[in-house]
Amino acid sequence: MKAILVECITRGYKSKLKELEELAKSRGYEVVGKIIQKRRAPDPSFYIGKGKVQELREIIEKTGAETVIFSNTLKASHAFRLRRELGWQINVIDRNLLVLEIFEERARTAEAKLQIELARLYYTLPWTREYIRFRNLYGEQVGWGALGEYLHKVYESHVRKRIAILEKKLEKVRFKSKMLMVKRHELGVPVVILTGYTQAGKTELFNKLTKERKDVGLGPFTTLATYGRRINIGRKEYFILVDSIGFIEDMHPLILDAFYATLHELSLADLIILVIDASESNKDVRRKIEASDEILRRVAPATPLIICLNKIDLINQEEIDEKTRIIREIFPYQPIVAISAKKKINLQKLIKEVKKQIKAET
Ligand SMILES: Nc1nc2c(ncn2[C@@H]2O[C@H](COP(=O)(O)OP(=O)(O)OP(=O)(O)O)[C@@H](O)[C@H]2O)c(=O)[nH]1
Ligand SMILES: [Mg+2]
Repeated sequence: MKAILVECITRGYKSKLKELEELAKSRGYEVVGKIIQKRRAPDPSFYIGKGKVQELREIIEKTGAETVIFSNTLKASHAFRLRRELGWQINVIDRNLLVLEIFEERARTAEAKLQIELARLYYTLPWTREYIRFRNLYGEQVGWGALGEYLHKVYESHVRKRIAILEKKLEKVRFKSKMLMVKRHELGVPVVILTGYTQAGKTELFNKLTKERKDVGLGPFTTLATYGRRINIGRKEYFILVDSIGFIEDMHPLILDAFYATLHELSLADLIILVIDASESNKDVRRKIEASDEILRRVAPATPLIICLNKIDLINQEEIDEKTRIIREIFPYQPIVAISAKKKINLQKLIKEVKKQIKAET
């Protein structure tokens, strides 16, 4: 699967090309070309300018790429016009659809699968609608005329029905997992959940604490299902540690809503451990901490929190202090523990803090 990445940088737009490349590779694409354009505003027809479309066509011809991935969020009409220009066999997608592809590939649980199908239907409904509308408009190949309009209505009502079915199923599945959490509560077993950005090291930490061997480091969204294991912390004391799906920056709201409904689990936990990658730049750490704070305020405003600064084996003491200071600005009262999951540094300290927080709760 050969792909070309395209990014249009308008004023105030932060480049996501590096992350896009990681996402594309993680999905199994071979990146054979990149096109970057700076413009004051997106081109209304193609998002990028006509000359760049020409350049894109040339790279496609030269490399035999069959997919074009935009880092910007495309409108259905952009994708349509681009495909009309580049050839219908060329698949034009954007970052949101790429993220969905990755989710689709990795989803294991019934809940994740349902959520993803739902998100894709929500997201692509306007794309398909536009696609059929435009093809009729231009009378290309299809040329269904009035029938096209009819087919589109049939398709749309089919999709709406499917959405309703999926929503019901999902509700049932969620109810089950909620009951599981409630049961644990009733049994008095504290639930501690790991959260944070994708690739922060949540699963590495989970593995080290539970002696599990779950996949780590396969690129963004290595973990897509939540799972829990028991950890003993005393003769009769234990808690359940839950590993969960990571955050990603700039998620499209439709995908966020559908998918991150799993974040609901966070609100049912007794304690949240927010894992931060300390090896990233101060700027990235700050931005991610701020975004995490926002997400947590929304989904689990009352749940106690421990901040876990991970991967300290990759930085020096001065940098650890600096990053701790940045975290302090945003989380003035929460405990911060600097650890290395990989090198098993300060894991006991973390457990001790968990114990303290759980005790305070019960
Ligand atoms: N050097 C170093 N690397 C680490 C540490 N913890 C995790 N890693 C590496 O960071 C990468 C990502 O770790 P994961 O545990 O998969 O991250 P995650 O947060 O579970 O990511 P998602 O499942 O995608 O949300 C892997 O290559 C890990 O080996 C650490 O303390 N030090
Ligand atoms: Mg993981």
